[in-house]
Amino acid sequence: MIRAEDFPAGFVWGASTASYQIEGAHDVDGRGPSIWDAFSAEPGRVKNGDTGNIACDHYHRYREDVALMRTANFSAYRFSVSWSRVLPEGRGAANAAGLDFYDRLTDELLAQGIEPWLCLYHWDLPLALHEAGLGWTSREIVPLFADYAGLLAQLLGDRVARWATFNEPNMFTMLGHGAGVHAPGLRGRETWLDAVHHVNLAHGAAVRRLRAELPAGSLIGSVPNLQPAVPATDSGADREAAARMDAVMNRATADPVFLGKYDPLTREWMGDRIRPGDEEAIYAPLDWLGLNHYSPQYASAHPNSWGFRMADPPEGAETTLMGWHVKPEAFRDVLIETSERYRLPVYVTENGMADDGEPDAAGEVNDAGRIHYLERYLGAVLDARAGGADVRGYLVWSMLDNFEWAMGYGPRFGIVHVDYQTLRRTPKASYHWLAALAGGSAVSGP
Ligand code: IFM
Repeated sequence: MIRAEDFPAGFVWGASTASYQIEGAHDVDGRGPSIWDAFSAEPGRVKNGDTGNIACDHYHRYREDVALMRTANFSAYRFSVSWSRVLPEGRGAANAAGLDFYDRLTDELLAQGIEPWLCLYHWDLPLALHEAGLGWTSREIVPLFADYAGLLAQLLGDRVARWATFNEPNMFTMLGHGAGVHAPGLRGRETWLDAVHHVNLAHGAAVRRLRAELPAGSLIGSVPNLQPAVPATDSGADREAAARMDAVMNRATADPVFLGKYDPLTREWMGDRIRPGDEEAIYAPLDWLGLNHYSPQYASAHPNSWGFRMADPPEGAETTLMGWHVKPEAFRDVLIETSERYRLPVYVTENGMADDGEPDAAGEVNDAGRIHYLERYLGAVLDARAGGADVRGYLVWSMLDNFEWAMGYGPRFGIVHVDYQTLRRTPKASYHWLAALAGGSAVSGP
């Protein structure tokens, strides 16, 4: 049984979301398109042809959603800003109506006693930048991202105290610029490495701009997704494959940002992309680290340009709807390692599981599987703390069922069910379970 009193006073409870996954209102109030609007409009890119056009319509229903956060006893909410809603061209003239949305959302959160945690980038690059050749494969994006950060700091710096630059830079560079299965659909090793280095540089430039614009005491961090790379077998070749996977999937975007140095393997792959002074430009001391984690990943040797490929979890392993291995011990280990390696306060900014549960005849969503998952993963947080990890909060992914990128609306990650026809919100059993925990009552499992 997980008990509220096992967590220290001040432990932060909350939820995370992302702009394109929940906002909808894709063509409202002057928002410009993002690469995800274009990608999801291309036949065959997203399951069932789903798009984020309406999503959860959070843009119009944010007050109802914030009220649900309050009754969940959450003290923090991490959201991301849609860059093309506030800068429809990605640069140049700002869109006052788009800025106003984040202004209202921030005020509503504060009015309900919830800290706004703002993430600058959760994957929805303005399409205009991509079309102008100024996406992540271009080094010219670096000052544009810093300007975007500065704009938001000027607008919200008086009320938003906690900022993150990127959500899962490792994932969107790989999925969108290497594997080609996410927007903007680029495939290849060179575009992947280009994107990684430019995202790292953009992080450093944005942190400096935020520091210059924000009041003293503002807390700036970044949000990697760290998944232990595990060899599929005990062979030397698979162990080597896992080391390579770890370098490109975990270290390439985290080490330069949190330590100021690329690891040797990534440095070799980057070659002359790394110009003199780049590592110094990437590194800017941070105040916190947001850790997203779902499962370990498995690697086996393969004669491609990386020397590895993704392998399935071990035979018989418990997996979620996404095929991800449920292994809380891996979460404990990664929390301890992250805390030790990067020496920053760690907040879990995403963790959770997908199911496809619908309301029953009584209108209730009894997601016992999710509660069981959360119970074990929160147990891992406690184990990590006991093992010395400085973990200070847990924000579940996700507040609402939402647009799960290339998988569309199939997998449901929310603690609140969303009926995509009526947009009605139904708090699930896991919502009530987490609310009891966040509110300080002891809760037992399902
Ligand atoms: O939905 C995503 C989120 O956008 C980034 N982290 C993983 C989640 C589940 O796949």
